[in-house]
Parts: sequence; structure tokens; C-alpha cells
Amino acid sequence: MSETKQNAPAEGEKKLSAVVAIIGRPSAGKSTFLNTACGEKVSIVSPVPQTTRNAIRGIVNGSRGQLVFVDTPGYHESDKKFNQLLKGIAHDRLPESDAILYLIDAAREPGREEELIAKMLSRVAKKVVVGINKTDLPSAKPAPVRAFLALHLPEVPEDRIFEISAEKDTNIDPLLVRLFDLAPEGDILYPEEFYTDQEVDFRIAEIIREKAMNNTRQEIPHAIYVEIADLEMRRNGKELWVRSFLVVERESQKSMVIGKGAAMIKKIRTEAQKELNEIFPYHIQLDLQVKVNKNWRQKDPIIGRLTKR
Ligand SMILES: Nc1nc2c(ncn2[C@@H]2O[C@H](COP(=O)(O)OP(=O)(O)OP(=O)(O)O)[C@@H](O)[C@H]2O)c(=O)[nH]1
Ligand SMILES: [Mg+2]
Repeated sequence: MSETKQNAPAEGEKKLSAVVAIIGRPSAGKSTFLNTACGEKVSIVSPVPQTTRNAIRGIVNGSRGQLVFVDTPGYHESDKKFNQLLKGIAHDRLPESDAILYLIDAAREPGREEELIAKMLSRVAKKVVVGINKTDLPSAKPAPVRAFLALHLPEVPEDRIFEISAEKDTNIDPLLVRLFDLAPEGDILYPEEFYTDQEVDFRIAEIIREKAMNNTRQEIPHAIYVEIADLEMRRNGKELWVRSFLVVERESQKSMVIGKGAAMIKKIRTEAQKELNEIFPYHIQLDLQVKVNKNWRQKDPIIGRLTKR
């Protein structure tokens, strides 16, 4: 992202530094926004709601300073334990953030869930910037979203509301400039060459999970998690060998993920390996197997471990 250069701090002037939480309903485009703003694939994306399960940090370095975005799981009302945990991750990020980017899908009716988010954000409205997203879609209706905001989040002025497309990179720069305007002066939190703080094994697991989610249907995308069993540097640091497992909840899901003649798991492995090799400076050799951890979504230690970060 080339956030405007002309406002660079003068000699001796402090940099701006802010933590920005990205909040919104599942599938609003939070992770897509993060990737576009950072100019790198930081957070995985899929059409399935509740793709993101952790607070994932992506870093935008501009001439005025640094914005550390925290991508969060989609805010979804549900009594299920796993959903409650995901909702908590989004909620917990609010007090520690200097600014909040609230993303709304312009191609969906706002509805009750959106009202709950707007209500939650009205308490911290002075640090909220809104992105009305997916305006590239023919079905997008930004006007009713603006009316919704005027009713439910009237504290946020017009000049903090942007009609954007996270996917097509439309109107992202002005929104970043506005976030910099809200940023306090301070030391930057990460070295300027950083665009994420994720560990290598977590990033690899996430890319595999993305390919698995994008290749499967119905309940399977949500029944998946990825375990990295082993990482080994080989050939004098030229190759990273990864032994990993795609874990599902039931035997029937296992056979679907493997597919006829193992075609599905091969496709997931090939796609993941290709993308991993674009991201990392060394060659990645991926070994991927499927296993069952019965009803893992009801097991506290597993969901605790998966959502920790
Ligand atoms: N047309 C269009 N599609 C978008 C845009 N932004 C995101 N999408 C699509 O919307 C879907 C959800 O995007 P994500 O970025 O995963 O959404 P999210 O808010 O991170 O979702 P969760 O992690 O599930 O809460 C994906 O299919 C994206 O390709 C956009 O600006 N335009
Ligand atoms: Mg996401």
C-alpha cells in the first residue's frame, strides 16, 4: 500500500503508531482487507463464514509510521462454545486498540447481528473508522448501509466512513490515511520490514487449512484443523520439510477429504505447497495426511489451543 508520502514526519518528529482491530460479521472481508492493506497474504480467506480463528496481526508501514492491524474472527451470535470463544477474541481486542476498523458487507442486509456490533462499537465510537466493503459487487447497496450507520452508530462522522472494495483495492488508501490521522505518536512496534508476526508453523497450517476449506463443502470446512507434526530444515537450509495432518471430526469426513483415488487430498496438498513456495524463501516439501479427532469442536483443550495467540 502506498499510503500518501507527502505527510512524512519532519526531522526529529515522532512517528505515528497504532494498533487497529478489524471487526465485523463473518465474511465481511476482514482478512481480505488485511491482505490488501499489507500487500501480502497474511490471513487466509474463504467464502465460508468464520474462516479466521485467531487474532492475526498484519503490519502496514507508511512514511508517517506504522499501523498494526489485528484481524479477528467474524462476530457471530451463537450459543455454541467454539463460536463464543471466537466472538470473545474479537471482543477482547477492543480495549487495547488505538483505532477500530469496522467492516460491513454492502451486499448483505445489515440485520440484527449488525445492530449488536454497532451497539458494541458505539461505546468506543471516537476511535471507529467504517469500511462499507464489497462495493464492486453489482448487488452492493451502500446507501442502506449508510442509513443503518446514521441510525445505529450516529457518533461516527461521515468523514470516517468509506465505500471500499478490499478485493479490488478500491479506496483503501484514503481509509489508511484516516486511520493514521487517529494514530497516536509513539515508537513503532515492529521493524519496518515486517508485515506479520506469525510463526512459520502457524502460517503453514493456515495456508493448508485455507486450501482445504476452499476445496470442501457443507460442514467439512468448519470441521477441519491442521496440525504440524514436524518441521525439519534440510539441504543446508534450502528446503523445509513439513509433516502435517488435516484433522476432521468423523471417519465419513475423512474419506471425503481424501477423495476418490486420493484426488482431493492431493489437490489440497499441491495447492498449499505451491502457495507456501511463493511465500517462503526456501523450498517447502509438504507431507500431508488426514486423521480423525472425534468431535474435536467439543473438546476444550483442542479449541483452546487452536484459538490461542
Ligand atoms: N466481491 C468482493 N468479495 C470480497 C471482498 N472482500 C472479501 N470478499 C470475499 O468475501 C469472502 C469472505 O472474505 P474474508 O476476507 O474471508 O472475510 P472475513 O471477514 O475475514 O471472514 P471470517 O474470517 O469468516 O470472519 C471471500 O470469498 C472473499 O473473497 C470485496 O471487496 N469484494
Ligand atoms: Mg477472516
